[in-house]
Order: sequence, then structure tokens, then C-alpha cells
Amino acid sequence: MKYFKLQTLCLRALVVGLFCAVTCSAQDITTLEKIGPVVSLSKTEKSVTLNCQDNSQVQLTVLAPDLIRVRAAFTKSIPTRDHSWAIAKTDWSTPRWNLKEASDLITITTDELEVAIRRSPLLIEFRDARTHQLLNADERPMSYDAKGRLTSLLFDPKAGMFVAASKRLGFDEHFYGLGEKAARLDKRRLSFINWNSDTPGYIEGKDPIYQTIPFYIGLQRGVAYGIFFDNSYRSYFNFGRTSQERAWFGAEGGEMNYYFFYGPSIKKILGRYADLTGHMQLPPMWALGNQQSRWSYYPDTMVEEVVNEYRKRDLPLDVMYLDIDYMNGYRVFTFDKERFPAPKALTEKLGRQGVKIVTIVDPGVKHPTDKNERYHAFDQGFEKNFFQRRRNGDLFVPRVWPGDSVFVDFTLPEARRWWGDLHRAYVDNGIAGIWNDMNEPSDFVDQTGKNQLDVVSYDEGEKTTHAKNRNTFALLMARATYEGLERLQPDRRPYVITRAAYAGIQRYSTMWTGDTNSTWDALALNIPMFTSLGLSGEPFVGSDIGGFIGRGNGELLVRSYQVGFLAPFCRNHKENDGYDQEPWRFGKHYEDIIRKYLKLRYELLPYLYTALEEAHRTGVPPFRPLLLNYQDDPSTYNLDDQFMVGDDLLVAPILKPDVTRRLVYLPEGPWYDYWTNKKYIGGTAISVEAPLDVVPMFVRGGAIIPSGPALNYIGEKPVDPITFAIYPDNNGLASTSLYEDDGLSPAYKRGAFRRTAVSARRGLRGIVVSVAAPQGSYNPGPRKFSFVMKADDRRFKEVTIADDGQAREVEIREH
Ligand code: MIG
Repeated sequence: MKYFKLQTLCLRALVVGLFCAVTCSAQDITTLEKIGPVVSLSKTEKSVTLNCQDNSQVQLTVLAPDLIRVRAAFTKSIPTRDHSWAIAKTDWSTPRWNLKEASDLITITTDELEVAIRRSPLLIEFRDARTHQLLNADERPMSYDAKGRLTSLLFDPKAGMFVAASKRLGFDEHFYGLGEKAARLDKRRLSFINWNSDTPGYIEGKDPIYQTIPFYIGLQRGVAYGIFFDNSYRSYFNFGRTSQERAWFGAEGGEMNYYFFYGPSIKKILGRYADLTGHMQLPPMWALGNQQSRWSYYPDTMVEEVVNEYRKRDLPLDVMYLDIDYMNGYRVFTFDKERFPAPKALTEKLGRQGVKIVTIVDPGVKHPTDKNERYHAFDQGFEKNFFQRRRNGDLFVPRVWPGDSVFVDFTLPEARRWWGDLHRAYVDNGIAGIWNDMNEPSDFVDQTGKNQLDVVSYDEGEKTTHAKNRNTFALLMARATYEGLERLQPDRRPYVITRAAYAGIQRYSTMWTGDTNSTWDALALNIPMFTSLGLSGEPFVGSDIGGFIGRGNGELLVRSYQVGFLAPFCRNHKENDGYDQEPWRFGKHYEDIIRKYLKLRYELLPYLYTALEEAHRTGVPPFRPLLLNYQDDPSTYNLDDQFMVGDDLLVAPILKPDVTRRLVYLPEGPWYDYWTNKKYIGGTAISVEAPLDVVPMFVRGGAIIPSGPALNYIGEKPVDPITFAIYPDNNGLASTSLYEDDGLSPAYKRGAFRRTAVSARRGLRGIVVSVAAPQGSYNPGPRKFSFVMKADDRRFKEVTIADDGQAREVEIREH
């Protein structure tokens, strides 16, 4: 396979890079220069600036009662320039706070946080303002590497020096988040590097991989804080890996610049993080539909054949992907004339069958092989000087799929606009969404980034180099794409999916976890990866169902669907020379089970979409580790072979071959087996049967699960009736709130949604269900509501009423 030959060419470079990465993370930050003691301070309306003996400055800014920013400049003043591509909100209205100065201590207090700053040595401590409980404390003063000791081969001396902050490691402290890491849920005792990298076939422990989200959550005795180290340079996070004493983070350049979030709940931290770095906007609802891909479906008739197969076999499908071979010689914004002679006719034809097309768009713009070759994307970008150049002015020419290529300098606002507008070529042909790949950016010449170190980006006039801009490249490309689609189709919600990212990516794009293996280990890794991404501000996640590399089999594919059928992104995808992997490829036995799960996904769409809207509004992701819902339960702190969707569904998939039974941990409270309605009392692990056609799934007592009819695709028919399945808690109570909107347009942002609260309680003769008057201006049209009582011991009648948009009460009686 050509692709891997290209990759092995760079193996030596990779090995060198990895070696250096390892030595760096093992390096000792205790050798670094420490910031000097505080000699004076000044205060403004929002912040306190500390002047240090060594001419360093530290600035603490109060953004919210639970959010404080810490910025430090070593042996110099805080620069006036203050810019980050990650930050969405800067206009915080300053909350109530005060400053106390004592001879040894400076204290900043908000309603929620108390920041105690020791003057000499300069040590910062964060405490709960009410209980004074310690949350997080500097283990040593913030430090910097004046002598260049902590550098890797990728270090650009012109870009700055290593900066670090070190925190005391709690004996029982757990670490979560940090974006996309091929690692388990609790990151305690692990260390990581952030340097966006194309890493096909990664396995647990491989680091770094595609994305950089330098945000983590610390949890100790049920109390959580968050730290977002907003620094896009190659960064390091060490959660007690090399020392019992400290959890530290640092970067090979840029500023010591971090945001401290206080919970105590993780959900609250995620909300604040979303306020700071941007809320995910709702994608079109069809993005929650089933998606099918492979590298690559061509020509157009093959795409149609796959769709026909789906329809013939009664398997739901919403989206087909065109991978790189749809293009004319890998030229982005073009279609191959032979393979796809009439893209518009194709999207229209598939559109009539309810299927959308998403095309891949890589960053590499083909560089012409001779002077007479005309290609609009290259010609325009070259003429406008939008392509990246080296410090000496030479065009930077990486080698990717088109061969010699160029990359756009996406830090240029005009270049982003131009790139976004180029998507007219897709939109005009009815293409529904854009898939950004290879945006680490990957370069077959050298995957480490070493060859790009002298590439300069405009960066708001700062003209900074690769060391700073690599990790934000994908963020800015996704931004250009998203904003372009928004301009081209203002009445549609853009749909973008990306491989690489930096913090803030949720404003522009959904994501998938790249080139996984078709193995059981890779399948098991899905769960901690999805939940960690959710704890890092990326709610819309998923991975290639069945795995991308290597030969799968029916059993693995089925178990893979049993994880992915409830992930926001549900797409089967396969590498170019891999054995076919569509749901029917291993025979009817497996296909039938896959159909069951795909149909169940579509039935549960009212529930899934409600959970997605919650993520948009609150930052709390749909796909959750149990600890997010049960933060006070230590049994959940490293539980990563089961997950929850929203507040109410608990799923415990089988992650090994030939296994049909497993332990499932159920937190405190009553739980119902989704399949049998059998009631369990939680707070313990139970052993359950899980033959191949069953994924153990439980509903929280107290929940009401809304569902609709099975669909072949979203919008096929009205979601009617909506069935509310009632699972009472020990007091006979249950409730939910259903969210709906038009699923396509941005009108929901202006109130065009409908939220319907439904609750149930014990009545004299049965169960009383109340439906509150709905909120919001969206009108779904006439339809029915059905109420079903779930109990394993008694039989209740199902009740159906017309949903007339009024508050209602109905009673469900026993048979
Ligand atoms: O160098 O476009 O992760 O999903 O099929 C490989 C071809 C490039 C990597 C993506 C994968 C995609 C493949 N791409």
C-alpha cells in the first residue's frame, strides 16, 4: 500500500522524534529557573499584577467567581499583545471580588474562590472561598528555562523558551480530559505531549496523536477543578508520572498562561470551559444519522450501489462519504471527470433516497508540476500570496496526496475567507458537509514537523513560526470551512468533521478519532477516548466503526456497533486496501444484529438529540464517563469499560472476543434492564448475560426516555408518535425534558425550538403523567404522545393522546 510506504520513508525521523519526546517528558523541571519573589503589586478593576524581584510579572485576572486567569512573563513585563485562537469570550463582566494584602500573603477572593499568593517564594494556592478547602497548590514557583536545557529536537530557539508550572500532586487526585489521547480515562501517573501528529494504527500509549486540547480536570475527594493551559506550542503534561510530588505542565515557548476553573462539579467546569472557548453549535440533525464511508467509493455508480444495498436490506442510512479519490488528481475543490462526471445529479438522486454526501477536503493544495498546469486553487492562492512560506521567503512545499503541495496560511483572515468561499464548488453540487483530514498538518516528507520549523505564519502580524502554529492549524482550517459554509448557506447549519484540532474546535467542527485498528484493543480504547474528549469540550465524537486498519470480522463489527450506535458520530469507515466492512459483509447473522442497533439508534433520536442540545447549551457531552453523572462515587473514577449517554442510559458493551457475560457497575439507585425491564438496586456490580445480539444497557430509575418510530433516514416521516417510556424511582417519580427543533436551520438560536417537560408520579389508581405546556416557538405539527410504564412485575396499559401543545395530565392504569 502506497500510503504506508510513504509513511515508512519517514520512520527514521519519527523514531528520532519519539526518542526526543521521551527524554523531554522524563526531563526534570526542577532544574529550571524559578520566578522571583513578589516585590510590589498593582490592581485594576479586573486584575492584580505582581511585580517580581527578577523583573518578571504575574497577572491574575478575575473573569468569573469560578474562573481566574493566570499569566506570567519571565524576567520581563506582561506583553500588551494578548491573543488566542482558542478563546471565544473576552468580555466577561467582572464579578464581585476583593484583594487583601498581608506581609507574606496576597489574597484574592471571589464568591467561590480564594487565591492565596505567597510572596516569597511566589506560590499560588486555590481554595474554596466558603470552606477554605485546598483545591490546587503550586508545588514550586512557576519556572522558565533560560539556558535551553528542556528542549526537544523540535524546539525553535527563536520561538522562546520552555515555561512550566508545577502543582502538588494529591495522594488521591485523579486527572481527566486532555483531549484526544490514546490512553485510559484517569490520566493519573501518565504523561503526555501535545504536538498534532498523523499516527495511523495508534495503540494505547502512543503519544502524541492528532489533537491538542491542553485542558484537564483534577478531581480529589469528589471536588473538581480545571486547568486550561492556553499555549499552542509543543506542550507537556505530567500527572505524577516521574515524581510523587508534582503534576506539572509546560511548553516549549509562548507564555505561562492558564485558566483555573472551580467546580466543585465537573459539569459546571465544562459549562465555563464552553463559555470561554465556545459552545458547540448544533449540527444538522442528520449528522446523528447513520453514516457510511470507505477509502474510497468510486465511481458514482458504486456510491449508488452502496446506498441501494442499504435500502434493499432495510438498514438506515443518512450519509455517504467521498474519500480522496473523488478528486481530479487529489486536487481539492475538483471532481474527477470520469469517476464523478455529474456530482449534482448524484447528490440529487441520492437526496431523493434520503442520503447526503460529505466530501473530504485536505489542506494540501497541489503544486503544479509544470508552469503551464492551471489549477484555480493553486493559481488564486499563489497570486494572493496565501500559501505558507519559509523564513527565507521560499514557498513551503510539503508532499501529501497530490504530490508536491502547498498549505494555506489560515492565520490570514482573507485567506480563511477565500478558502471558505472555494467550498462553493461543493455546495453548488449539493454536497452536505465537509470532512477535514491530514490537518495536523501531515507531511509525507517529514511527519515530525522538524522540516516545517522555519515556516512562518502571519499570526495577526506577529509572523510566528511552526512551533507556535502547528497545533492550531486544523482549528483555523476548520474555522475557514465552517464560516465559509455559513456564508454560502446562511439558512443551514454547517457540518464539518475534523481529525486534528486545538482547544475551541467545538465552535467549528465535530471530530473522529482517526486511523484506528480493527482490533479488540482499539475497540476498548473507544470508550475512554470518547469520554475524555467529552470532558475536554468536544461533545460530537466517534470513531470508525469496525476499525480502520486491518481485517475485521463479524463479531468485532457487531460489538463495535454496540459501542458506536450511541456515539454522536456513527460512521463505518475502512482503509483503501482493507477488507470490506459494510454491515452485510460478514453474513446475515451479523447484519441482522447490526440492523437491530441501527434501528434502535433512530428510535432513540429524540433522546439523543435532546442530549446533544444539552451539550450545545451547557457543555456537558452526550457520551459520558459514569463519573460525570456520579462524581461522588469513587467506584466510577477509573471506570472506562462502560459509559452513559445523557443522564439516563448506561451501556456496558462487550469488548473482547468470545465473551458473552460481563460485570456491570450500577451506581446507587434503582436501574432497569433496557431489554427485560428487570429492576436492579445499584451501588454494586452485577454480572449479566450478553450474547452477541445483546449489549447490556440499563435505564436510570427516575428517567423517562422519549423515542420515536424507526426511520430509514432522518426526516423520512414525522416522528409520530413520540413514546415516553417511564422508569420510576423508589418514590414512583420520573421526569424528562424533550428538546426539538427543525433540525436543519440556525433558527433554534432565536428561540425556534420546543422543550416539553414530562413527569410522572404515583396516582390513586395508577401513574399520573403530566405534560407541561411546551416552551419555545417551534411547532412540530400535529402528532401523538404515548406513555408506557416500564416495570417488570406489573402490566400497565399504554396511553396515547394528541399533543395539542397544552399542559395535560393523563393516568396510566394497570391491566
Ligand atoms: O493518509 O483519505 O484518517 O480516514 O480514509 C491517509 C484517506 C489519509 C486518513 C484518514 C482516513 C482516510 C485516509 N486519510
